[in-house]
Amino acid sequence: MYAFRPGCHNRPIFILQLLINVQSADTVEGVWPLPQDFTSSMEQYPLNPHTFHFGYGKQSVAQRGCSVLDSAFKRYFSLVFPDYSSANDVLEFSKDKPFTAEISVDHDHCDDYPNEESSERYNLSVSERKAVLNAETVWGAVRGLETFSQLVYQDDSGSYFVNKTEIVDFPRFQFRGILLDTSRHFLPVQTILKTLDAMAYNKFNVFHWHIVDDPSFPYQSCTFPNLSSKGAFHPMTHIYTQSDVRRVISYARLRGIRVLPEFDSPGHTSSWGKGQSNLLTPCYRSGIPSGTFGPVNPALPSTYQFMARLFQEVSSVFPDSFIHLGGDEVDFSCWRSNPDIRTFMQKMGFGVDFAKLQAFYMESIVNITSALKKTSIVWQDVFDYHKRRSSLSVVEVWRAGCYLCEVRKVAKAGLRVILASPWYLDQPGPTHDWARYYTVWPLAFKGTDKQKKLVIGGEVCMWGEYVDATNLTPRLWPRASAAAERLWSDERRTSNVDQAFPRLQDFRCKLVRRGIQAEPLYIGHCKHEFQ
Ligand code: CP6
Repeated sequence: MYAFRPGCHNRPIFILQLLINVQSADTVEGVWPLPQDFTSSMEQYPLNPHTFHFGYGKQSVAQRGCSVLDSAFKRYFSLVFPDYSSANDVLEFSKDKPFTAEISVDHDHCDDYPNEESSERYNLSVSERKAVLNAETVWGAVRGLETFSQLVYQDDSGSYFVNKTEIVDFPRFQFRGILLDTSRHFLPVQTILKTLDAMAYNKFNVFHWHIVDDPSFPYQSCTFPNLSSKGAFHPMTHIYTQSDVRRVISYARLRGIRVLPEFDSPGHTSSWGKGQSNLLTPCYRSGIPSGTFGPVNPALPSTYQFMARLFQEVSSVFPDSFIHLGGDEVDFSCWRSNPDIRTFMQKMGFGVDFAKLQAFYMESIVNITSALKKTSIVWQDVFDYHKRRSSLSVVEVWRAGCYLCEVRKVAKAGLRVILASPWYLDQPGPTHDWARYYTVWPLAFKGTDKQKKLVIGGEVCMWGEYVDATNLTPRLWPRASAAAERLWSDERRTSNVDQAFPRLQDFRCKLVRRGIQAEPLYIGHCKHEFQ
């Protein structure tokens, strides 16, 4: 053992520190995000990969053949026993008594997609030779398996242990998202899948795919193939084919993660114009077209026909009932310069109020998607411009400044809110910025309980201007983990940065051990690093 190894650095003070560290990491305190309610003890049970198995409980509605749980059992076996490889399994014989992790669920959602109503609640009880995991849904069971995998630890000789534990756990917010921007830089499918793995380790449940924007249109549409063949950075290598998209959706599903696409318009659409003529507004200078283009042209009926066909396709490709319509940062100067737009505005009675034109456009797009049975999310700009707010459903607050003022306004109007403002991770921040992401109070506004319930969750935004596959992972993790705990755990138990720090350091080491290149928080080392 480390403490008795001869050598000049064998000072007793190290032994003490080591014991303290290991102990704090072995209990439920080592689970990130922190479970809602738990008791644990120092009573420890050995686990042996040769005698351990995951199984379905007798009373479970889902049984063998349930895709979500069968594949989760495989993944979590490797995560529970990171050193185990079946190659050296053949001649191993163990005298250890078996340890069974028995999983039961009340409903069979094995072939469904997770949605905004999916329960992620689970109960986990670890006792001698047995762990019992009960959940209402397979999604809750997946969350519980993640927790179980974080409870297992190794001693210095590599043996596995788990402590006696009781956990009752459920998320504080239903919507816990990460936005990836695949337009400013193309992200390979592998990079997206790896991020989905890390999201599952953090119990995030929504992948907001900001798939297209001004610089490139990498989504390969069946209905409008020119959008990507002309609008992507490269028509073959920098696109997401239908099969790529299906792969991402199915990989996410198995991890209880919803995939929510954003097709942002009428602004942020330069790349759309390359493959679709007459879609963008021609800008004018000194009374003649300048050759440049602005936002989507809201004055032409052909625009709405195009959008109806595009969203019809997108609605069938992405199974989630939510769809993000963008609507942010619309520059009115090009619309203002165009005489046809001004004529249209007169005809519609908008005068020279371009906010009314933007509201008219967004309402038409919202109607197109509600006819397709989708719930639309828009950025806060749309709420700010809109007079008839009842046509909107979910508003995402992104602007800095008094973001809780905006959350309050939206909730007062009776609409659902997603909070993104405090969790912009795309630009490297000051030291210890994880603590800023950790000390966010999404419900600290004046309002009724009913209004607070309208805050359905929050989102970490990783905009792509300065981020591609080379730096995404260390920029995202473990900083996004701070937001993950804020969105999952009880606020009263997780408000102290000093208490969170060693836990987050420990969790970051778990991420590194699992192959996620999460950046360090501060001075220190991980037991298993640089593998
Ligand atoms: N891209 C799009 C962006 C941003 C938005 N929409 C953005 C703007 C300002 C900041 C961060 C992100 N890069 N399409 C706004 C929602 Cl600080």
